[in-house]
Amino acid sequence: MKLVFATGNLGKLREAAEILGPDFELLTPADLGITDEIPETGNTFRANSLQKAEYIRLRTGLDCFADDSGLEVDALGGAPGIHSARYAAPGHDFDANITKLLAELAKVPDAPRTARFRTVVTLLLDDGPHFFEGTMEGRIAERRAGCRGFGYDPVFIADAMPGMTMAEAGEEVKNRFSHRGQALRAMAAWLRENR
Ligand code: ITT
Repeated sequence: MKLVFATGNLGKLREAAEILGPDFELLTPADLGITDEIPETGNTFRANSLQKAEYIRLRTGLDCFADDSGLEVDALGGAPGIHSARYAAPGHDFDANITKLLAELAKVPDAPRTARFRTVVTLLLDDGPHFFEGTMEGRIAERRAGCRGFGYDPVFIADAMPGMTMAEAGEEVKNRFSHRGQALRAMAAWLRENR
């Protein structure tokens, strides 16, 4: 099945391709000549996820899905949350985001470092949107470790994989229990049943 994945994030694309497997052919907006930054002006993962999917569906008429995700850190009141991609500055500077995150946590040394990744995937077909969610519980490491994955993976230790960051574990392991793995496997199961 052919689907457009409304993302410009190559880390997400790599993970989605592996999670969904060969039954799904994924196209990106760039493959279709759409290179503009897709607007995300909502206040929730769900609103932004829907907005990204609608943006691409409107321009292509094709079946598509979007992933809006982020990291919620308890000691920071749920930040960076929906602002995860641009936490330190506009643009997607993953390293600057981690530097800011560790600096913010250093200000509250006695607070627990518990956190979670959350995603809302919106599948947009001719009958409207369908939503799939996933979360991965864990905590923020004291320092970076590993070079695989993307975003906050070098400082995220999942409860399901203690003793290493997601950037050390790598995407194949991460995909088995990650927020994105849960949501995209639910989407694939729904499509197999309903299409
Ligand atoms: P698109 O909107 O183009 O899909 P994006 O990176 O801007 O890409 P989001 O607005 O959903 O996507 O922001 C999600 C950010 O949260 C992402 O840039 C990372 O910083 C972080 N993030 C989400 N999932 C992650 C994961 O699995 N591992 C590490 N960081 C993640």
